[in-house]
Amino acid sequence: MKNYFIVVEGLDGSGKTTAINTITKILNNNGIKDIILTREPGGTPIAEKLRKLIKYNIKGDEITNKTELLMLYAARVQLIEKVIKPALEKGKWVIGDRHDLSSQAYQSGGRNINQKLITYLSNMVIGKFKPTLTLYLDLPPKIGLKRILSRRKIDRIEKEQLSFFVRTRARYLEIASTDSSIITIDANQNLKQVQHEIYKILNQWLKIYK
Ligand code: Z5A
Repeated sequence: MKNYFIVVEGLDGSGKTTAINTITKILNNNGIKDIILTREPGGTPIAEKLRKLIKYNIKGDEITNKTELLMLYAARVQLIEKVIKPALEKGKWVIGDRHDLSSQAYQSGGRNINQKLITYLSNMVIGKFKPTLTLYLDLPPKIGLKRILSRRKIDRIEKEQLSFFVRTRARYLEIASTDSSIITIDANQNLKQVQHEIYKILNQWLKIYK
């Protein structure tokens, strides 16, 4: 049996955590039990420390956009080399809560950092390594923010203006429209409908690729 790296992407509150639970169940039902879950930024002791630095301000020393970008890639490389690649080499499947596409969307789209710099950085540090399949949960930013506000405190990035998330979403959609390994799912449906769509897409995909 082949092993794969599946990533779930989307704006905050788009339902990634919920989708990952659904994907895990589908894989289990297909006899795939050896699954590693990752999240970005994070997933190793060093990457989790970087996650805290990325998500919360240090008083008097606000993070610049480029520092944020470099920390995201530092965390990503650490996770790929220490967790994702070794797991795949051992025949495990990996499901990622966010990966490189988040940086293309949030840092290029949201932050307006030059895409050439991000592409260069990505090529230099992670090279050709990419997910086998990405499910992008598409949702209007207002709805995602409403969902998370009803559940928890917001972090530094989530405090951005709505226009930041509008640009981030636009970049997600733009990239998804040019990359056949990214499947867009309408996340602005009730939970059952989203789960049903994930079932349909993943079962079909497994028939072809497993
Ligand atoms: N970031 C970045 O800028 N660049 C990068 O390269 C990377 C990340 C890797 C990570 O935040 C932050 O880092 C993120 C992007 C940035 N920040 N922003 N802004 P995080 O990991 O702490 O959180 P998150 O990934 O943004 O999202 P989340 O809060 O974990 O949300 P979620 O996993 O997408 O959603 P959920 O927990 O499954 O669902 C949220 C709620 O909605 C929950 O109560 C559900 O029951 C409910 N829900 C889910 N689906 C539905 C439907 N269909 N209908 C109604 N309600 C629903």
